[in-house]
Amino acid sequence: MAPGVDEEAAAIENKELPPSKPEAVKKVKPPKKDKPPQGPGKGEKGGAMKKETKLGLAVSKSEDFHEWYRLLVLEAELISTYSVSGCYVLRPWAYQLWEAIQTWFDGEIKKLGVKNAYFPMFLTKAALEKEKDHVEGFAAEVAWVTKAGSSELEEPIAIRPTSETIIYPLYSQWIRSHRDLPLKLNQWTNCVRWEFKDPRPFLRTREFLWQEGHTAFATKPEADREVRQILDLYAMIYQDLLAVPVTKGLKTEAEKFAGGLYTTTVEGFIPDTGRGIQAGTSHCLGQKFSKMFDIGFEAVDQQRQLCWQNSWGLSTRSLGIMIMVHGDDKGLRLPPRVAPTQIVIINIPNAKLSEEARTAMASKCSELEALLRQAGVRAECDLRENYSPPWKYNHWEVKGVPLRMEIGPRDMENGTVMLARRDGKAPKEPVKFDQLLLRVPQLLEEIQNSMYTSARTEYDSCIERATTLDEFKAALDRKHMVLAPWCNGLKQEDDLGKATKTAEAMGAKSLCIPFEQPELAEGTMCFYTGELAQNWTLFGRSY
Ligand code: 87F
Repeated sequence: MAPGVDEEAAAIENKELPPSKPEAVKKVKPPKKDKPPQGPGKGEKGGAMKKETKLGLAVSKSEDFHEWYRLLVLEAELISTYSVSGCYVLRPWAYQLWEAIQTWFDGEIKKLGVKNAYFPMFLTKAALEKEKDHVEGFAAEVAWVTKAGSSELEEPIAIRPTSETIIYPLYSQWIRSHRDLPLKLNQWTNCVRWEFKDPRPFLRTREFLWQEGHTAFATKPEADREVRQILDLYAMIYQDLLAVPVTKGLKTEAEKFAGGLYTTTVEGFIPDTGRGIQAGTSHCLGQKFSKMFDIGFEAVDQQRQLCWQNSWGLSTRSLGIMIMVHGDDKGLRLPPRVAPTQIVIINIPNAKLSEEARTAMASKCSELEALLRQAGVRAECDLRENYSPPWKYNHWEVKGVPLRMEIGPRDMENGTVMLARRDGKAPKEPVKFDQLLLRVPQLLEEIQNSMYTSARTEYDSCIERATTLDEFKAALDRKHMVLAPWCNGLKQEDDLGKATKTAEAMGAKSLCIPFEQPELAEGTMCFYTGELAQNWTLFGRSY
């Protein structure tokens, strides 16, 4: 039997094989508007079908990772493709995940005194170019509006790729005295960067959603402190909500945001591709922007001083990382803390069941749904009669719902349900109706923890230490990250990239200088230059 099918339930309750397509049990076609998800194995329009398998995804994660990912995001109903290349529709299943991140992070930054605001998405050419250093490397990605209707605009208007140059002229007006500080604003917006590399849902899209925080302080220590507070929150989004391990660290000079003083980052890793991925950045901008935009204040001693500024951002890329890390051959796997539906309740009527017993079973499902919801569990019944139970199991497994509750005729008699974990880490478990409010939250917590623990174990097993270039290259070939003693040379990092580039694979870059450093014995040499090493740096091929 194909993976993703509950063999037992199929055999016992239904005495039938799982259908490969939504099955019209009652021969009722679902209404057009409410079209059932496509049969597994088909992508959206134009999607090539690799091969016909009955359930789960048509391609396995290890066989063809990119095709697996492409199919997964469509079949889990996370995204739809769109007519503008590089843009995707975030369907409710994806948007609710973003909202979970949003709700949590928004609450946390408000505790730090950050307020939300909204700045326009358009900026003039003059505004964009005000801070040359910062735009230089990015100019090619800026999208411009040049026309309104059929008439050319007098001056083209840029669409925000980030909002430093939109926000800071206003900070210059708003901040006058030390009493106006700190100023801490955040905005939740879309953002446009016209990339030409292969687009990939969530990871590289021309429009994406993010939050960007922009703060101004009177002193550097205050700014430094906030940089780390925000970075900690980013790490918590990944580790505590998305169950995705990251490394916190400092970007090297080569990799930091050129417009700022220093950049801190959380770095994720996709084991299947062996690539590191920048997962969120918290920058200390120093006084570079305040100089440029004249953001100053009158200090207590009445002297005019420049502000110390930070900016920080985290985007919907976070969802792509989570999907890639946790997804499997059956589809998506969602960590319970962010899953829009944490438990799906499925009735298993069989053909012999009386109408009365059928109704009682469905009512029981609704009753348990209400009970769980009252207790704060995101429960949802799937009582649709035009799909068979195995089809439903597969559907919710593809969508990654962490727990499934099954209720069949025998369960109704016994006053029990069966609980099945999406992660397959334990056999199905019978639970009494009156134990559900205890057991379901426990199981959700267990799943959350177990997802993080396995992902962390894998992440850690993908970090190797190297003290020579040969060891370094060998580790990269094994699709691993490399922790190596490094001289911190700017140009040397560029050289290293070239030295590790092969016909098949891109060169390695530094991911970060981890804040948690192994001991560096005095006199340790840089693995690449043989100069004195400054610290252990984490390297890898990366997105
Ligand atoms: C693309 C086009 C123009 C990144 C860009 O990381 C400008 C830029 O400044 C650009 N891509 N960046 C760096 C963004 C820095 C910073 N902004 C606030 C963040 C977090 C949020």
